[in-house]
Amino acid sequence: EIKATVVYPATEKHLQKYLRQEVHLVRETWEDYKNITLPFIQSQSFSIQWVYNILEKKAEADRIIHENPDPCNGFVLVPDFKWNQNQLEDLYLIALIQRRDVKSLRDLRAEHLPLLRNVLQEGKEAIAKRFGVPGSQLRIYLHYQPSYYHLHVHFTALGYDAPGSSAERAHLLEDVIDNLLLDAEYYQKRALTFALRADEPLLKKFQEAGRV
Ligand code: G7M
Repeated sequence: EIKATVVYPATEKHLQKYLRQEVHLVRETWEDYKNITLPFIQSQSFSIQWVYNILEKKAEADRIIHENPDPCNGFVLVPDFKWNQNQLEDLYLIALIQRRDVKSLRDLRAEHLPLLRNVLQEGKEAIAKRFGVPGSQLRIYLHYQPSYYHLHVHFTALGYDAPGSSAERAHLLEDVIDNLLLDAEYYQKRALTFALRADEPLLKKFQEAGRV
């Protein structure tokens, strides 16, 4: 009846993340991304070593549900840390792309369509085969902003209200694909909205620039 998450060792960042905080919506234009967000991402040492460890089979190799090894259009599908795999109600997997030059939704262009289609199609097939959950019962989406700047796609049970599936953070993969078909540089043109907690340094950067 009770599900608990234990974080050990917990850094100051973890403590802040789980404390209730004021949040603010930011509407980031492409100019904001180039002038504020990108330099901020580049100045931080967000560790994505855990992603590389999975891709290189140094971690979680026995948990891989599906792999497409193509260096350009391939990916690895693993259960997310948040899912213990004991029940399907809160099914949660993530697809980590093989290529290392796509940080987030903002980097996506029409050239990434074959990769995104592979993730969508093969991810759905692998989950149906292994867990018996059809594609029509999956929420397949990307986060913007993500916590880790190596492109990954979330697959969650449609009936599960997963953290981060709200309108200000989740972008459905099928919509992303359609948007890129409409305009190859859709994500280098439109403004994107996201929420930031009051203590997040990126919010401070937007405030300093007079954008919040
Ligand atoms: O889109 P965003 O960056 O917010 O999501 C990252 C996702 O990666 C979260 O759902 C985490 O639970 C998941 N995650 C984080 N780490 C460090 C790991 C890990 O080492 N292994 C797995 N399988 N998932 C992780």
